[in-house]
Amino acid sequence: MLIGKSGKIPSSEITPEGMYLNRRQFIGKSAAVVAGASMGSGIGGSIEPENSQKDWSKVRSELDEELTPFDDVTSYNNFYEFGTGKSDPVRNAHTLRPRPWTIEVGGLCDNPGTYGLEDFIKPGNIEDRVYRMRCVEAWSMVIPWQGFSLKDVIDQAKPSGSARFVEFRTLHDLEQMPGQRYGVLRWPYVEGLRLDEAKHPLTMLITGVYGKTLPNQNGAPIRLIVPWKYGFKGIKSIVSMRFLEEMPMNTWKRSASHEYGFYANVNPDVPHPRWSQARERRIGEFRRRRTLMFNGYADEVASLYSGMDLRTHY
Ligand SMILES: Nc1nc2c(c(=O)[nH]1)N[C@H]1C(S)=C(S)[C@@H](COP(=O)(O)O)O[C@H]1N2
Ligand SMILES: [Mo]
Repeated sequence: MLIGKSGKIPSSEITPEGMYLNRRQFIGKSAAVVAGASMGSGIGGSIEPENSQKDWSKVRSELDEELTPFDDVTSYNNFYEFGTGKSDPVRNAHTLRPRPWTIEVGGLCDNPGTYGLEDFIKPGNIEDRVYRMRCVEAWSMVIPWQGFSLKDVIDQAKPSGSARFVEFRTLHDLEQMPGQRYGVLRWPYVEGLRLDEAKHPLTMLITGVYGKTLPNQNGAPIRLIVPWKYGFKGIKSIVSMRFLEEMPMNTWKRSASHEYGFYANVNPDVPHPRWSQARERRIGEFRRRRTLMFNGYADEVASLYSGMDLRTHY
């Protein structure tokens, strides 16, 4: 088993030397990959991204869209573990303790392991990505995230030939996440991706926003972002990742499968049963704008779904 340094690791599971080297190779390799794909990092030499010197007021996305202000990104949230209202997470998420933190990687793979956050948040390992996000409730934001491609972790884990899906789980802890005392959703929160979606270079594990350590209400210390899918696929405060042969049951599909599917691709042509998905309200704007197919990422991701009926696989 591959062990990170943080967290409560039983002494019987102290990392064997060879495994430790393996983990260092993972970090070295992903750093190289990320440097090649970087859109310009403001991280400098600091381990945590909060020391970024970037002037965010000058940054616009590659689509020339205004960034959603930091205060909106961090105070208008969905995080049902802290309440169902948009302003509940910022008020209540102080009970979450995001450090130390471990993430288990397992299931159908040759190289399972437990990672500490410090295995991921290293100089050169974190890059900036400005992504549009759109909630299934028809509001949207443009957010400068910091993180790294999920593919780096998947390649290190070496999924077996039979693995076709990845399942993610959020922390399940009634002390740290008081909303889990209520049966509004089945806990822990679960999400999943097809393996090819998970390995797509746009799919990111996120550890920071606006050059700052990810706030608790945004899913500290590590969360998923899949920019061409509805926001609910972006599972927060992840503690485990498992490779599976069968499609996992994700939380929102379990709660209302006629309203929320597994794929959850942003699609203006497929309405939610109770409202249209053709338009969206960009937080901070008054007039609604048209929603773009795959949230504007069609050139990059449409080929993943060629031959699939996206009305059936919503
Ligand atoms: N664990 C967990 N992850 C979650 C949610 C949640 O309730 N619990 N809400 C999802 C939904 S519906 C959205 S729109 C996004 C919101 O992310 P943000 O608050 O950072 O904008 O988080 C997603 N991830
Ligand atoms: Mo959402």
